[in-house]
Amino acid sequence: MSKTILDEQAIRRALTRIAHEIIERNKGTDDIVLVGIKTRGAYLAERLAARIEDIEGKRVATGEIDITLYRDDLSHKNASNEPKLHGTDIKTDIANKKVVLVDDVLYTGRTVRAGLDAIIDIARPAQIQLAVLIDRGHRELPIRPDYVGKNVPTSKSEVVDVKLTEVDQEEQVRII
Ligand code: 3GP
Ligand code: 5GP
Ligand code: MG
Repeated sequence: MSKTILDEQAIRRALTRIAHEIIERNKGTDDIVLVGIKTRGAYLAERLAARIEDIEGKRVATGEIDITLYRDDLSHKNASNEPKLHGTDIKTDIANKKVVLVDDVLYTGRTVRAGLDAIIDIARPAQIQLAVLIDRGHRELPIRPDYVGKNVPTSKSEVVDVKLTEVDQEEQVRII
């Protein structure tokens, strides 16, 4: 069973609103760097950069980090289930910048925590903010988003299916 929660138009409007909110909260675009969490968060960061450029006429820097859920071999006694950093690609100097982390779905918060670690390992930004397309609840860490496309209350057994044209050749968010 599945239900569409955002269609193409709703995704576009949510990203446009978040772009405006980022500009408003930061009183412009100076010193902003958008860092997307791969895979879909990185595409969302690029879209937000394009939206911000449309609005302000200025390009903000973007980067990406690769964090995936680390699953040890199941037979291993010390199997870890924590997200693991695979790499970062941030070409801009983020020291003293305002970094906006961008992801598609926020759930337990453990991926974002790993992302915060990765960023702080590189340099000391002035501030780190968080933007997500969907907040599905069930946080296990004290992490909250600054910008949210849509809050979607879910049960733990549900899955939020995010399809973006850059990856999936279709554009919608469904709850399954
Ligand atoms: P993303 O990299 O674009 O975010 O984690 C790999 C992919 O699996 C993610 O794509 C995400 O869309 C999807 N996914 C669906 N449910 C989950 C989940 O509960 N945890 C994680 N880590 N990924 C999920
Ligand atoms: P967290 O670490 O907050 O539990 O999960 C965040 C990451 O896991 C996001 O990058 C997201 O890709 C993925 N994720 C967690 N739950 C879901 C979900 O229901 N749907 C999708 N698409 N991704 C999810
Ligand atoms: Mg993601």
